[in-house]
Amino acid sequence: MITLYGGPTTNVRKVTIALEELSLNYTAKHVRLDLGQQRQDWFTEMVPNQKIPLLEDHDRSMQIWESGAILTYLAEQYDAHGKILARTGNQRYAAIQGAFFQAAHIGPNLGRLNDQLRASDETKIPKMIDLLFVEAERLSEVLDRMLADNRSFLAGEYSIADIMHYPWLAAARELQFPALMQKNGLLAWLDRIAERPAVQKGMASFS
Ligand SMILES: N[C@@H](CCC(=O)N[C@@H](CS)C(=O)NCC(=O)O)C(=O)O
Repeated sequence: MITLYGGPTTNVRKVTIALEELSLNYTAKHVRLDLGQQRQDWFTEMVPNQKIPLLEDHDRSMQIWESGAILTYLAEQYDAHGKILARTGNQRYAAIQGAFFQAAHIGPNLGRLNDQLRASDETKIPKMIDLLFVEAERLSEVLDRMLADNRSFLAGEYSIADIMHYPWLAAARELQFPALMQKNGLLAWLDRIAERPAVQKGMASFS
């Protein structure tokens, strides 16, 4: 039995997409960020970083947080056929590379940009917003290059690299992020991923 502690957010939706791709049943427990539940003692005891998602796999006495680590765990435990992560070979490491890239660059930079754009006048730092827009443009060029030569997916085959990126880039497209709107390869990739039934179900989680 799997319990996912989460909410309707980009990082949580990576996990719900993976759970759907692997046809795994789970119980969704909503951690209300607006009420600060992620900072309450019961949650902090499980997640020192005080952020969702957290996945608990009762059958294996496992608790794990950080979305990239959760996807790797699910793939290793439940993906015998390599649907989201090839079991061996170069394709496996290409997918892990793409997943790390998301966690190290796309998540932190777009997250900060989003926070800054929504910040009050007292906490807004215009210079930081300018720098983050420049970095967002650079990162979207990187992704576009990863899709060069008519590649359908970020790591060659569909994988955790696509799952890690999709909720973030779908949100960026909804906000009409300028860095994204002219990148035809990236926009086509977004459409391709959005067609997957597991992605549609995963994106509707916690809503
Ligand atoms: N690197 C983490 C990021 C997790 C994260 O930032 N979660 C957000 C929601 S998407 C959160 O819990 N924010 C609440 C807070 O910062 O207080 C992951 O990929 O799991």
